[in-house]
Parts: sequence; structure tokens; C-alpha cells
Amino acid sequence: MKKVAVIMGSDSDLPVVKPAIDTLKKYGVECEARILSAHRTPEQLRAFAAGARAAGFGAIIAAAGKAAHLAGAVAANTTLPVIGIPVKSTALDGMDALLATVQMPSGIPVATVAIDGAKNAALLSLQILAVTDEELARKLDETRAADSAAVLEKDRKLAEEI
Ligand code: RP5
Repeated sequence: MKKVAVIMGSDSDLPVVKPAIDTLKKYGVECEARILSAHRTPEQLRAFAAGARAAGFGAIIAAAGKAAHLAGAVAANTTLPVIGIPVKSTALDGMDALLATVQMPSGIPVATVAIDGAKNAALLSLQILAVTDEELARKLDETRAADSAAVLEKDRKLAEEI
């Protein structure tokens, strides 16, 4: 099975990114976590993105805050699917990172999830891998069904209580 890369712009992003790593592990998908920055380590980031397909990756998650050019810089150097996580920082509550991540120019797509939306980033990467992996697709379907059943159970309990 293909691997998923999880890149963060700084070690300070790790608490936000951790749910993505945990979700990938829960589904048994190999992930490689890296700290690489569009601004602080541009050469190393470019080399990683350019070699990612040959290295066996099927999708790349990129999380960054502030002037969040990380996901875009990755996408500029690979045609693997790139999923951007805008990370909330203090000054502008993550709106800066959201706009920097989502507003990509035509031709270089980044699939952007919600601010701090690490779990959805992981799930989206799994759904991408599941296009060609029936076992993974089955696991994702099972989780959806279980999540749905949990909501319906809460709905039933609420109706009983009120
Ligand atoms: C971004 O700037 C990083 O992704 C991080 O979210 C933010 C702050 O980085 P540090 O100053 O904490 O290293 O590049």
C-alpha cells in the first residue's frame, strides 16, 4: 500500500497535526512525519516533494500556520494529491493560514481542510488511497456506519429524556 507523508512547517504544529498521524496509524497506513518549511528549509522541502512519488507516497498532508505557503510549495513540486491543513496561530485565529493555503492559483491544486482539521486531512488521504484499495475502503465504510449509528443512538436517548 502507498504511504502518506505528513509535513509540518514547525515542531510547534505537532499538537494540531498529531490526530492526523493517529488516524493514519489506526487504519494501518504507513506514514512519515517531517518538519520541513517553505521558508526555512525550501531546498529540502522541494527535494522531498519532488521525490515523494518515487519514494512510495500516495498523498501528502501539509500543515502550517501564519503565512502558510507549505502546502502550495509542496503542490508546486509534485502531482501527488496534496492536502493542506491551515494551523490556527495567535494573531489572526488561523484565517491567515486558511487563505494562504486555500487560495491556490489555477493549475496547482491543494485540497484544503478546515482550520486545525487534521483528522479530516488524514481521512481524505485514506479515501484517496482507498480508490485502489478495497480493504481500506471497507474499513472507511465501517467507520462511517459506526459513527452514524452512534449519532442515531444519541438521538434516541435525547428523545427519551425530553
Ligand atoms: C509556520 O509558522 C509554522 O507552520 C507554524 O505554524 C508557524 C510558527 O512557527 P514557529 O515560529 O513556532 O516555529 O511556518
